[in-house]
Amino acid sequence: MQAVDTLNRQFAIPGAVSFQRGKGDLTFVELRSAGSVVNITTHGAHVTSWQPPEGEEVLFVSDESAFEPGSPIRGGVPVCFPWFGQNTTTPNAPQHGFARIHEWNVESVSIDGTGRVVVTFLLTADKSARQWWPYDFELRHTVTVDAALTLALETRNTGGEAFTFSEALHTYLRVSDVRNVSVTGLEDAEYISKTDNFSRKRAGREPLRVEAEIDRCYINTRSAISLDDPGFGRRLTVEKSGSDSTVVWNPWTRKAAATADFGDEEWPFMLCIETANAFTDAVAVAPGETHAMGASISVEQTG
Ligand code: TA6
Repeated sequence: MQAVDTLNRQFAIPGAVSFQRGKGDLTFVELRSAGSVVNITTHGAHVTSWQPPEGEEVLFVSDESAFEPGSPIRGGVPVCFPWFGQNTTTPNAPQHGFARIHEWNVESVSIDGTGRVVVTFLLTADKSARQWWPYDFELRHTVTVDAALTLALETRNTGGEAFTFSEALHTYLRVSDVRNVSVTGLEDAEYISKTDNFSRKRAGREPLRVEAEIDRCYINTRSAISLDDPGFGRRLTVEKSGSDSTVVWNPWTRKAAATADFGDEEWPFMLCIETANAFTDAVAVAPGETHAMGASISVEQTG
C-alpha cells in the first residue's frame, strides 16, 4: 500500500489533487475540476463520491457500507473484474470478482490546461488474485474529472495464454425516489432477468420505470442511458464505449432488508445503471491484447 505522504509528494497538485486517509483509514484521493469534487479510494480504485458544481451528489453510498480491506463498498462505482456476479466455477470466490476488494496502486496523475484532472490506478495479478484466477493481467482504471465524470477500465493480457473475463463499472446513481424516475435508452433491448431465473426477455418501447425489485442485464446494447429525475430536477446520462451490457438494479424492500450493508429504508434513493460486459457479452483477450470499456456520466439540470 502506498503511503499517503508518499502519494502527495509524488502526485499532489495544489487545488486539484490531494491524498488523505479517510473512512476506515483507507487511502482516498480528492480531485477538483470544473467545480466538481470527486473522491476515490485506492481500495478497489473505487469512486465513492461526485459532487457536481450544482445540485445533489450524483453517487449513492449506503450509510451501512463497510470501508475496510477485503470488503466491498456498498455504493459509488464498484469495479467488478474478472467476473460479474457469482463465479460459476468457484462458488466460494468473491462475488463480482476480486478487483473491488483489492488495494490498487496509483500509477499516474495529470492536469491539462483546461483544469481537467486524470488519475490512473493499476492492479496486477498477485498471490491473492491467483488463488481465484490463474492469469497474468494489468487492469487500469482511469478516472477523468471535468464537466463530466469519465471512467475507463482497460484490461491487458500480459500472460502467455488467452483468457475470457466479464466486468462492470457497477455505478450506484443517487436519485430522489426510484419510484419517480424514468430511464430511456433500453427500449426494445433484450435482457436477462435475474429475478426471473435468469430468463431472457425483451424490453417494451416505453421508458423503463421501477415498480419492484429489478435486476436485469440488458445484452447487445451499446446505447447511452438517460435517467430523468424530476425530484432532483436533473437528467443523468451514462454514455459508454467498449460495453455490450447494461445492468439495472434496485433491491427494493425485501432484498434491501436482507442485505447487511444496505439500510432497510435506503432502497428508494438509488438505481444502479452499470456499464458492463457480462453473461453472453464476456470478453476474450489473447496474449498481449488490451480491451477497454468506458462510461462517461454527465448531469443536466432540468428543473
Ligand atoms: O448488478 C446487480 C447485482 O448483480 C445484483 O444481483 C446484486 O447482487 C448486486 O449486484 C450487488 O451485488 P453485491 O455483491 O455488491 O452485493
